[in-house]
Amino acid sequence: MPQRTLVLLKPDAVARGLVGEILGRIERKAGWRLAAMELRTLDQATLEQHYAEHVGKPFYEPLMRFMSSGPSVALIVEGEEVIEGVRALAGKTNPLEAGPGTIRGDFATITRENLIHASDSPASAEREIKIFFPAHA
Ligand code: FUP
Repeated sequence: MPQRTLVLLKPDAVARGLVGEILGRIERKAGWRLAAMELRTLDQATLEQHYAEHVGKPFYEPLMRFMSSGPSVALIVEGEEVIEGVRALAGKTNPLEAGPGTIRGDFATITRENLIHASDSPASAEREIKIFFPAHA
């Protein structure tokens, strides 16, 4: 069963010129395809919905500032096992724990600036696609 997942290439990925590198890794996986893609600076309302589960945590405010600090690339990626698959390409949240060969393991150093977001379950994917691409929900 093909799945869809919501992926964000965060402001650090755009600022550091890593969009092509990261997109290339996603595109080269057999059977996956880009279903939507847009460069945009994420506004407060969008980020509040996206990170609702983290409200009140110590990292929430700095995370919101970072995520709105410049343009991100928002994507829907479609294909077999794409939800778990993009998470595996991304690596663990803390780049120091992310294995070599993963996006975060290869290119990131600190947890806040970890380059990529990818939905963590079918329910999250559905919720997040509605937030970022209501026309595709
Ligand atoms: P992930 O599912 O890997 O994106 O991670 P989480 O949903 O747990 O966290 C979302 C984002 O919050 C992370 F990508 C970065 C930020 N974060 C911090 O800045 N500090 C933390 O201790 C945990 C998360």
